[in-house]
Amino acid sequence: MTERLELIQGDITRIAADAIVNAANSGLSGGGGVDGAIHRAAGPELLAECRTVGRCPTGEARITRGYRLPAAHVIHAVGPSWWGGDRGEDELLASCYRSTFALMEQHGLRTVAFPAISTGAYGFPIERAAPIALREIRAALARRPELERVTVVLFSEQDLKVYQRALGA
Ligand code: AR6
Repeated sequence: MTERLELIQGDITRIAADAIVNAANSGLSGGGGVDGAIHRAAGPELLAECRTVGRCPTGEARITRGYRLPAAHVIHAVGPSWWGGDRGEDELLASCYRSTFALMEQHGLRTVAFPAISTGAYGFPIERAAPIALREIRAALARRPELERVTVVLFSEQDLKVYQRALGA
């Protein structure tokens, strides 16, 4: 299973995969962080398609095409804002990963790249988010032999180290 999971440092907009995951907001209206980078790289057609999709509740995900991205699709997952940890944040974050894998199964997708959902503007501590993300990714890899590769793309070296430690733990 370990060979099918990779942790890298980089820019997710450069990844060629069946899908990259966007850390989106409920309005699917674009924004800053990785969302802004994905929309800039994909071009305006991505926002136009998002407008036809409508809203996406926290903890769920929606799929669009990737347009000018090297990735064929974008899966827009809406992570929770951090309110201190007692408002269901862990479960909502886990649900983003599960919803993404459910969409991949429905659409027959085999490779995906995730950013560290919720750990930027939404303030979820990455030390707490990393084990949740890795647990859900490992569960999906164990259940679904058709998944060829799951890449987690960390923007900073520091974030990569947090994930590497969590993977080893
Ligand atoms: N590639 C990979 N990771 C990135 C990139 C990139 N190009 N750019 C940033 N990150 P954030 P959130 C990392 O804030 O916390 C938006 O405005 C970043 O360092 O993008 O889920 C949306 O519209 C961090 O580790 O997403 C929402 O309103 C991680 O991506 C809100 O922000 C997530 O940070 C979502 O906040």
